[in-house]
Parts: sequence; C-alpha cells; structure tokens
Amino acid sequence: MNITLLGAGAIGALWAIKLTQQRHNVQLWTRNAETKATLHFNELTTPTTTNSYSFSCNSPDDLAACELLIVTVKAFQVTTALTPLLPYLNTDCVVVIMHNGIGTQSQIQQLLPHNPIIYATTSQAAFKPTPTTIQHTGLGQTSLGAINDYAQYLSHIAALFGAALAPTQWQANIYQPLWQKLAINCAINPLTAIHQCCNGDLARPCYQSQLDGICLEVAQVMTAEGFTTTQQQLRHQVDNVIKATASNYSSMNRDIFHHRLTEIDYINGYLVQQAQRHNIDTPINYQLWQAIKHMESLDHA
Ligand code: KPL
Repeated sequence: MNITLLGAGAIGALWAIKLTQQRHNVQLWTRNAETKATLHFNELTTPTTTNSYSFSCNSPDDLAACELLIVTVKAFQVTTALTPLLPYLNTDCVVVIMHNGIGTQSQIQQLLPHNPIIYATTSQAAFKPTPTTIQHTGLGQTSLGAINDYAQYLSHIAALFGAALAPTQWQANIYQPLWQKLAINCAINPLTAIHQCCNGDLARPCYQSQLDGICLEVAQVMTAEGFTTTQQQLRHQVDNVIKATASNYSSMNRDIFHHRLTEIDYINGYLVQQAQRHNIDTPINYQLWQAIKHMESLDHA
C-alpha cells in the first residue's frame, strides 16, 4: 500500500518502520522540507542491533497517490498538521488518527468530510533516544475502529496493522478502548508530570488514594457515557500499566520536562468537560488539569 505517516515521533516512527518491513511503500511527512530521511531502529527482541531504514519525505505526488494516511501527531497538533496536506489528499485515502486522549473527532470529520476516518489507540511502547533513533520498548494491543460511515467496513486495515505489529483488533465501537486508555492516561500522565517521576513510582503508598479518586471519577463519567466499568476495574488496569511500564517516563512527563505543551486538555480536561455535561463532580481530575495548565503557562505565556 502507498502509506504516508504524519508525525514521526517514537510511536509514529515505530509504525513507519514496521509497515516498511512488510514491504509497504511508506513516506514520511515532516515539518522540514527534507526529501529523504533515515531512521535507525532497535528491535524489542534485539535491542543492541541497529538497522537503518530510508524514507522519502514530503512528496506531494506520493501524497496524491496515498491510500493510507497515518496521523500520529499530538492531539492539539492534529488540525494544524493535517491542513497543509488537504489539497493533495484523495477522498479514497483512509485516514488513521492515533493520539492520547479524546476530543479531536469532530474537527477531523469537518476537515475530511468525504474520507474514511479510523481512530486508533495503542499500548505499544517506543522511545527515541535521539531524533533519528527508535527503540521498540514494549508490546501491547492496538485497537482500531471507524468513526464515520465511509470507514465502517474497513476491518482489513486492522489486519494490515496487525501483520506489521501484532496484536491488533478491529472495534465495532472505538470509543470503548479510547475511554479505557483515557482512564489510564488520566491517572498516570499528570501525576508523573507533576512529580517528575517514572511510571513505576506511582506504586508508592503516597499515590494510592489519589489514584483511587481519579479512577472513581473516571468510572462515574464512563458509566454516564454508557460504558460498563467500575472504579476497581480501572484501578486494576492502571496498576497493570504502572507495573508493565515501571521504568518508562510518560509522554506528559517528557513534555513538561522539555517545556513543551501537553495533551492535558484532551485527557483530564476532556474528562472534566464530559463530567460537567452529566453534572458529575470531578475535583481530583479538575485539580490535575489546572496544575498541568499552570506548569504549561510558565513556559508558554
Ligand atoms: O500512554 C502513556 C503515555 O505515556 O502517554 C502511558 C500508557 C502512560 C505509558 O507511559
């Protein structure tokens, strides 16, 4: 397939390389005017062996022939990053959007009213020790599902992703896994960013009541949204991710560390806004949202 990847951060680059290994024709769309880029990759199973992959970049002709556009920029960058590509994009091109948080769906549907649109969420883990080096650091499930009618029968796209990097699952309702991941991000991301600690540190006793409170609030909002879950289930999932990614720094931890904007508005911010629609009080998530907004404002006046 002719594939363009927009947003070659750690997760985006991981997919670009894995799809290239499956002999798909992958180009990168980057912020610079470069026409070629080389990425160096360390597999999960052979972390000390580096293989290099060359990609063509930023070709409008390749974009016009693109059958699958994968967007892996941060939630708050999606619209700005996609807009310059719109004049070249064929309406047959399937667009897959993968970012932490929820809340870009209506913007994307307005921007691409005729394209099949799929949202995805992944628990694969990757790390970029340098701008051109990618280390695959953990396996996890990737879920994909349609958010408009044009994409309803595209379950083969999940199989294509799965052939590159298993496991993947096509979801009849993608909002279910997006909310499950939102719960994990509401708990882990702001705490690890505020305390500048790794994910595993959240297993310490001092964080337990806050984690309980976050999970209770998210469970209440999820239930009001029509999903079946409990505080205990969410807490269990959060604890599993804390254990499985103990030595990792969350994406929000890194964003705050590097003085970048974070996805907080699409994580705890989104949760609080949905809670308000249902008249549910979410003071812990509200306080975390405001604490991160304050930290961001110190760098981005
Ligand atoms: O998605 C993540 C992130 O860092 O954004 C988690 C699951 C918390 C892993 O670090």
